[in-house]
This record gives sequence, structure tokens and C-alpha cells, in this order.
Amino acid sequence: MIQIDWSRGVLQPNAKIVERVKMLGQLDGIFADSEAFRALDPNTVVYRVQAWCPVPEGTEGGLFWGTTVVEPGQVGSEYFMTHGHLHQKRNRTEYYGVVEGKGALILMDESRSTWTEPMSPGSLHFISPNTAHRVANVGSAALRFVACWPSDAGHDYESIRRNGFSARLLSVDGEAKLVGSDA
Ligand code: S6P
Ligand code: ZN
Repeated sequence: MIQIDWSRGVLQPNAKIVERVKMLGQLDGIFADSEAFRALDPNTVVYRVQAWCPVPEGTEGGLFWGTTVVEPGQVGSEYFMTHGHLHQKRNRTEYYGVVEGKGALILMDESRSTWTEPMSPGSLHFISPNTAHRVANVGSAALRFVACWPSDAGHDYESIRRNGFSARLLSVDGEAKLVGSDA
């Protein structure tokens, strides 16, 4: 039996949960300001993911459940954020639900148009087919959200690593602002 602490999204028991930790050093090339990036400790934790995968990865018809915790912070004026991905099977969708913190869901469609949805406790987000997604923490405390996605969705990180999103979420005079390159 899996338990979730709904106040923080924490999943238990550890033996049945997969955990990933993403440190700054593993996100090289993701943030715009490479000088600010190099000035930070590469071992800084940017986010952690706990996932419950009750069926093998790739199984058609199954669902995975995960909790992501994005730490507060910035690389230059850009907020700490997840790597971001498209699903390998492009028509696979996903739900995000926020339990704690303040953030932004950054979405980009096939025509490379980028927009955001504000994330706050209780906000629910549906990620449509063919839509790249990443999450930025725009607050001063940890941002915690739960996710549910198909077990055969797969993850395409390479497209994001190569082409990025067409806009970035920057702190401008203390306010989160989506600054586009070609949005
Ligand atoms: C999986 C789902 C989340 C992310 C997590 C980290 O489809 O969208 O569990 O994996 O938020 O983001 P990323 O971009 O590093 O996978
Ligand atoms: Zn996803």
C-alpha cells in the first residue's frame, strides 16, 4: 500500500518509490546566463522527484504517479526550474496538481508558442498532447506538486536540450515575466 501525505505530497514507503535528485551541474545548458551558472555550486539541489511506477515503464494503459519538489533559487534572473520535456509518445497527456509553494507551469506547443499557467496550492493543470512542459519556482519556499502520466508516455529531453523553449521565465523587478525569443 502506498501512502501520500497530501499536505506535502510525500510518498511512502521508500522501498516502493523511485527517487531522483537533479543538481545544478546536471542542468548545464538549460539556463540562459552561463556566467551566473558557473558561479554557483554544481552540487546545489534544484529539484527532487519521487515516483510510484506500479507497472513497468512502457506499459500501455498504466499510469505513473510522482511528486516533484523544486527548490527556490535563481541562475542570474532565471528561476530554478525543471529540465522540461516532451513525451516520447507525443499524444500522451498529464496532470499536475500543486500542494505547496508558488510557481509557473511553462508550456510550449508544436509551433513553439510558449505560455505559462500560475501554480499555487490547489491549482490543477492539464498538459495537452504535443506540449513541452517545465516548472519554475517563482516563490521563496519549496514548490511541491504531484503529477500523473501514462506509463507508456516516455520522456524526450533531447529536443529541449537542443532547442530549448521559445521563452524564459525571468525575475524582472521582482516579478515573474515571460521573456520570449521567438514567442
Ligand atoms: C513526468 C512528469 C514529472 C517530471 C518532473 C521533473 O512526465 O512531468 O514527474 O518528470 O517534474 O521534470 P523533468 O523535466 O526533469 O522530467
Ligand atoms: Zn511529463
